[in-house]
Amino acid sequence: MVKWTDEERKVISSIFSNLDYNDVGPKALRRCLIVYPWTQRHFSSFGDISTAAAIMKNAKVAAHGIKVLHGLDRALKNMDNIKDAYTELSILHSEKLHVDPDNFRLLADCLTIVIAAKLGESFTPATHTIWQKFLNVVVSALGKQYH
Ligand code: HEG
Repeated sequence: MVKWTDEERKVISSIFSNLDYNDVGPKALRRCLIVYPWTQRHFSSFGDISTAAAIMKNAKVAAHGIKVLHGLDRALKNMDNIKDAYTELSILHSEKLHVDPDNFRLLADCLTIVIAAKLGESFTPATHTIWQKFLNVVVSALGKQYH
């Protein structure tokens, strides 16, 4: 089981309490779809995502970005058992959606970039280290039911 220090818990809670889901979620998913275009294959039902400009103004992409970001709430609420908290989502992404688990890391990195851009200098290397640990645990949990 992953151990968290009080400082790590404090930093992660503070990032979430200041997180504007409606802004950060869409930005992170758009960036993922643009920078790593192979991830677009899962979103063919979302309408026009054929260009970066189309992705930027696609309402379904924006809505899904918010949904995905809220998908991290379950990690925040289950810090001491993140692995089990993602069993269902891991099965969904593996067996139904067939998302390559490498892509979880790519989206996680996009999320970090968006958060870093928003937090600016307060996203110090120390904060980044803790945030990265948190996302690594989530990414690993999401990949757990792949076999
Ligand atoms: Mg996934 C659905 C969370 C990465 C493609 N994703 C969902 C849902 C959540 C979620 C909460 C809704 C599940 C439901 O309706 O029950 N996704 C989530 C997280 C992460 C992630 C937390 C990683 C940090 N997803 C991810 C990646 C892809 C992807 C990298 C594809 C490249 N997700 C995907 C698709 C759906 C979901 C195609 C279904 C969308 C739909 O049809 O509405």
